[in-house]
Amino acid sequence: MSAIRVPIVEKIFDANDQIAHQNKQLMAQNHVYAINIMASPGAGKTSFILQTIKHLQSEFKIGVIEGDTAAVTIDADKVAAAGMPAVQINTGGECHLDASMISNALPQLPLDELDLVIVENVGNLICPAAFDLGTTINLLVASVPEGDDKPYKYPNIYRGLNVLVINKTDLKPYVQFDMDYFTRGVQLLNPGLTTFPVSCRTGEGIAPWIEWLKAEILASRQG
Ligand SMILES: Nc1nc2c(ncn2[C@@H]2O[C@H](COP(=O)(O)OP(=O)(O)O)[C@@H](O)[C@H]2O)c(=O)[nH]1
Ligand SMILES: [Mg+2]
Repeated sequence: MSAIRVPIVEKIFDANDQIAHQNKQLMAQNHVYAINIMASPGAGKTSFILQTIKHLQSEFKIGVIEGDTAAVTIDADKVAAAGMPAVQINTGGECHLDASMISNALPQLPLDELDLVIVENVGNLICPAAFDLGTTINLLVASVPEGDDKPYKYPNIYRGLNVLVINKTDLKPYVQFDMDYFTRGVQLLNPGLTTFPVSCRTGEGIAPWIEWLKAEILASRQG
């Protein structure tokens, strides 16, 4: 039986990759830089998106796609309250976003007017790692209270990253978190990974991320 299952799974990933490629082309045509933000529930994805919007909105036009497993618009409402166009995707219980969901959401954003699209994936460290969305980069928001062993327990998501954010650094004095042990785990999986320790609560560490992202957006227009 397993011989039948494997080709079916491969077909699902092939189909996803084709649509992801189309998403990438559509965003490139519109000169849009796109970020797929992944994390566990509560790591700080929405807080990180709101910090990024706050620091970039005077220079760049930003749209947001909010993935949720249920029809709650809590995160999309927060983004809309910050004045950004936001599209809500209800995955109907699915544990991840896939490329076709993004393909359906993109026409609902004014792509030709936007510089940056930020996608908040479903809170999960396993399923989102398997589905390319066609974004420019994949970013993980890890957080201090989740523990320093997460790269060892969830290696796949770390392997596919372009950027790692370590959030809630303000909680380091209160939580056992060995930064060296965590970093060694990350380096084994993804050597040289671009990493930003931040606190979305205090704003500490956000400035280097904003500088990096600005430079990336501008460089992508030249490329
Ligand atoms: N102490 C602290 N709390 C934070 C930080 N970032 C987010 N939070 C809190 O963590 C909780 C979950 O944040 P949220 O952005 O909704 O996480 P998401 O589920 O990944 O989107 C909220 O209560 C936030 O206020 C941080 O840097 N430090
Ligand atoms: Mg959220």
